[in-house]
Amino acid sequence: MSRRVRAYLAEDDDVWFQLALLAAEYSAVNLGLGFPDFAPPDFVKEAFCKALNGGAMMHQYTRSTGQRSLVKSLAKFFSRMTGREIDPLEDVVVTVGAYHALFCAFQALVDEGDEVIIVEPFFDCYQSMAHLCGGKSVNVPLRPKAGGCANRSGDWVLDPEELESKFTSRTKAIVINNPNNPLGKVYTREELQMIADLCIKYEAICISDEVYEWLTYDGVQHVRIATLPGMWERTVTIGSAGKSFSATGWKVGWAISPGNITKLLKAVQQISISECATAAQEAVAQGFEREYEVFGTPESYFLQLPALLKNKRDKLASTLEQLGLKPILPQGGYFIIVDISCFNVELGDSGTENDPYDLRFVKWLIKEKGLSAIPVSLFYSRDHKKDFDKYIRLCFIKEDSTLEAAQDILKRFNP
Ligand code: IK2
Repeated sequence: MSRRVRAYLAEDDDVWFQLALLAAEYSAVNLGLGFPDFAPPDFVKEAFCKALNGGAMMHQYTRSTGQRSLVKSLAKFFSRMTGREIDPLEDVVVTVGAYHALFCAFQALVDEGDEVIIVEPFFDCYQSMAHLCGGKSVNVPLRPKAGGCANRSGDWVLDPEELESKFTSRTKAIVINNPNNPLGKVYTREELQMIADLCIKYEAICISDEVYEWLTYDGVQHVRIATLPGMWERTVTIGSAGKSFSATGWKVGWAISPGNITKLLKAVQQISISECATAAQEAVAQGFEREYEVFGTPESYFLQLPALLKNKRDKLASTLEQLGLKPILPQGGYFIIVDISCFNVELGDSGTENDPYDLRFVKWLIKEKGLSAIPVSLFYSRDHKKDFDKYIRLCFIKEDSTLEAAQDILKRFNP
């Protein structure tokens, strides 16, 4: 076994998998994993069916770093979003979901001994991916700002001095997730400018995971860090068709960066998987063509989905508040995190004293109440887990019936 895989296995407790198994065993109402329990919009489903019936080549290998129709539609769409001419053949690489785009970015850019700054809470694969390349993860937390309100995701901020103290001559990259999973924070232009200034000063690359880019609420605007002056040259922006079109099982993602960086990601893409599924790429290409035409109008799925989700977010938040709980209202994404420290429950045999409290609580919640959630300590480094183990994450991109079933369970609680 390779040294790095051994290190990964020693570090990783496979909690996501364990919790998914437990939820299935107890037939729990699932607000755990982040995926919709409803189908993607008709126009992309129809595009997929059309691709499948579209002739022999739709079933064969395609251009390895991304089907031409898809890289063209992504370049066209994101040129409009960024006000910059994106070259479809040079600047875009298609991957097996955003997860694989992240993998390509880490493998292509991070070398033995390089440092990668990761903002906590983080989507947990960032850290494992940095370690798999021999890199070192350096964590910096978002914290409720002084005088701010811990119950609003926007009030969780980086301390600029603390962030700067993490940059060294060995810093290769910083990873940000905007909107953030699990917190739902959407960075302001000023916050992004502060990060951009440090990237430029310390010549670091920014890996910007923007899979929830369309999902912002209450008029909050999502700003792409690659659009700030001097940042296109040093940013890898990662997106997901799974999140954009509610089709997580299609596993189509992409990375967009200047050609000299994309070239490196393409090499890893080719070494690791060679090419992605042809028909799924074609369907996503048609999805973006359609969204390009209707962008900014009420027909746009990128407007309809956040409107639908805002309602779901508000209903769930209000149920939690009625119970006297303190949800952190997300500005973006499709998760809501809630403080569970006021629950006074006997957790029984739901783990050991060494396990973070939220993990034991979630196991108990699944077994005793039939509701599945995700412990927020999973999104923190080993050293910080115990400091952030009083929140659980609930996913609200679910049918109303699923959310109502979850709310019924919650209402039967007596915190
Ligand atoms: N980046 C982030 C921030 C993600 O949340 C995801 C999807 N994971 O969500 C599962 C969960 O948190 O419950 C990805 C990347 C990966 O996206 P894709 O499915 O396109 O590979």
